[in-house]
Amino acid sequence: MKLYFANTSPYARKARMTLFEKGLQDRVETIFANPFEENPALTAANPLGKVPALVTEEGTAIYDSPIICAHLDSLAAEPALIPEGPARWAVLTREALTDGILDAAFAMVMERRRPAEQQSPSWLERWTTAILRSLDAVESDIAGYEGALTMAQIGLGAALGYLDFRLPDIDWRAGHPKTAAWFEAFARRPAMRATDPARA
Ligand SMILES: N[C@@H](CCC(=O)N[C@@H](CS)C(=O)NCC(=O)O)C(=O)O
Repeated sequence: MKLYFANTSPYARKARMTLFEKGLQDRVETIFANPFEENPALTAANPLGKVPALVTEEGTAIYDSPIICAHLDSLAAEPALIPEGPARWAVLTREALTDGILDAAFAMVMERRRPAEQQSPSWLERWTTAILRSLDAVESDIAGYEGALTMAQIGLGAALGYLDFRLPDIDWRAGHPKTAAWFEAFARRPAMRATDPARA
């Protein structure tokens, strides 16, 4: 398999953490790809030109991060990151919430890279509000991110790590003490340390 990734991409971090947690690193060739540069190999794998993108041993392209992670989860039984039964939908919905936090955060980072006079204060405010409202939901549901490792936890770890890395001014820990305590413990996992964008 081949995984196109960028060290600073939180979506790619989800895929890299999943590889690590599933013990599948030896089965994958990780290929650095800057999505903002011309890259025919990346766009052949993902016409959207985004990372992560996975190409399986059979040559099938798989994207985006939730689908890649679900595929990787299917390749080895343990740990089961997406449970069967009713818990499946709860885990996938929590992962979707963390992906949505990432979407809002990534949009903010891109917006702030535009010339100041072209930036939209109303969009920046809307994305900030969405991030903080979503973290309120995580805070009141923190038990849903405890226990055996799931894609919800990997998604939350990637999202909070990205807020620290790119948007520290949001100060997400204020008003979210349970989430902050959760992240302090989760960030010690070897998979989190091995994929820390600040160490890249
Ligand atoms: N929904 C996608 C988002 C992937 C994504 O937006 N990746 C960013 C890097 S962090 C990217 O490649 N952006 C390039 C672009 O937007 O053209 C996923 O979960 O994989």
